[in-house]
Amino acid sequence: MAPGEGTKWEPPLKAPAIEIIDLESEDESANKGLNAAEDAKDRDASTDGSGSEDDNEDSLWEEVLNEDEDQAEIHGSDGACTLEEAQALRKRLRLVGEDRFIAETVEAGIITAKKLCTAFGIRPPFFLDGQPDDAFYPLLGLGICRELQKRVKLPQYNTIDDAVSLLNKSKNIIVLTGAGISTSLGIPDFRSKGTGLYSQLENLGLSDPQEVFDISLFREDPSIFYSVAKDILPSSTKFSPTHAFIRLLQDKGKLLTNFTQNIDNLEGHAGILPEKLIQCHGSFATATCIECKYKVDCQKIYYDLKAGKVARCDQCIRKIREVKPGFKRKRSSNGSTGARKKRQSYEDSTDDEDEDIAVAGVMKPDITFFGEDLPKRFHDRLIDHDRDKVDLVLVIGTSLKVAPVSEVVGVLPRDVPQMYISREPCSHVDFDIDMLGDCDTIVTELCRRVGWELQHEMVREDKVDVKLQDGYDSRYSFQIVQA
Ligand code: CNA
Repeated sequence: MAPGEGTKWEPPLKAPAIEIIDLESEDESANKGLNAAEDAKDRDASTDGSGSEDDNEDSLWEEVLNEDEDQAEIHGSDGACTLEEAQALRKRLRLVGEDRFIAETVEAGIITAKKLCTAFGIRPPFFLDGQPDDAFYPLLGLGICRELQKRVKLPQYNTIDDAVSLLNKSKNIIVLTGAGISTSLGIPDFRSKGTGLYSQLENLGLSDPQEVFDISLFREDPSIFYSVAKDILPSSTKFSPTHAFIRLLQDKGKLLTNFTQNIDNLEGHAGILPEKLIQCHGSFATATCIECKYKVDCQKIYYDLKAGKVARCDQCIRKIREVKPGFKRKRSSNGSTGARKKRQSYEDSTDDEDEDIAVAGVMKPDITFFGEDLPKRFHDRLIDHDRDKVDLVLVIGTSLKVAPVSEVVGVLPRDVPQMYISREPCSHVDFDIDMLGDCDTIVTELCRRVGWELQHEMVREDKVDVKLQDGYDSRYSFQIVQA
């Protein structure tokens, strides 16, 4: 479902991001420590992956960099750059390059490295409290590196009128969607605070909610996944107004591809054509036995899924019954260590009467877990088909935190306009136009302004207030005005 580590991302996709960085320093001693990102890259290339102390240090920095940070909070905190300062500093970096930027700022004593980190959205980590300023250099180096890798916002697209005109004139739109387009149907997303699955799992005491979708843990104890799957599995074929909007783009001949991270399979119900749909993380449409690879329609295991009960493979059960009575029960074929409470109780709940079922393979819905590869079609379609055709990118209802899908926006030609529709801003990507609020409301309002009729039972004639957010030229909030 949510790959990251272990997923294969073909080299051509990575290349553009790496090529644009020139961390070579003419004066090595002056920039000591600031080229940490390049050092890290060199080490990556030369190590065998066995994990040296240096690697650990790098991953510590990367962890600081990858923390979910509320940008508004960072810029409002003591000793940090204000949002305006941060924007000006980032602009200057791009204009003059890394070396001159460092010379003009930290080396000229204009600003500390610690404060400069905040311009790149990095909150100084607690373990550097009280350390001399040069202790912040490696972190600043990585922040600068990350900034230089980013696609730069196109200055000519800023207003809602620009968004409307782009929708009007574009003919090959990539729509990249996430869990946010299904929340209006009662299907929780992952990361929304309070309502998302991760909040719910934290409340259940699971230390890392991503474990639910970890393939090795699934093999050890599928009951953890099954206890959660029922919440994501749609109980009807209803789709949202945002799904209907994507269908409308298709009907108007404007949809190049809908890359969806969703596994609820609702795009199909909305009528998105299979050839225009890439389900990046698979879907609940089918399930496969993890032992014998027997594949079934997920309807077959629907009731188990909905009941939170681990579904077993019919083919395995049939085979086990055929070889009886010589068959011996396998107590624990999954290499379980018994370290987890939940796993223990799952195994112990195996009843002797159900021994056939207990040892039959587990059915895994064909969704991509952390640690599994994405479907080959994802890469092929993006690189070999879409990259040269796309004329607009529309990202809707995703936090863009799951790689490699999160990297899609970075590998497309940088002069192709990109727009973002979601409740929360996405601070690690510079979209040309950000439209924040409920996605059903936003797409409905956009259709109204373009002059398209969006037909859907949930679409209402609400008046929508669209406001430019303070401090931004192209970030808008959309809110229904109460009658
Ligand atoms: P996420 O990280 O939970 O992000 C969802 C984003 O959508 C957040 O930024 C929310 O603020 C935003 N959002 C939520 N509701 C709305 C709304 N009504 N209008 C506008 N924005 C909204 O989920 P991602 O999709 O980014 O992460 C990818 C994961 C989530 C994939 O692996 C999926 O398989 C997985 N997932 C899918 C489903 C589904 O299929 N419906 C449900 C839950 C999780």
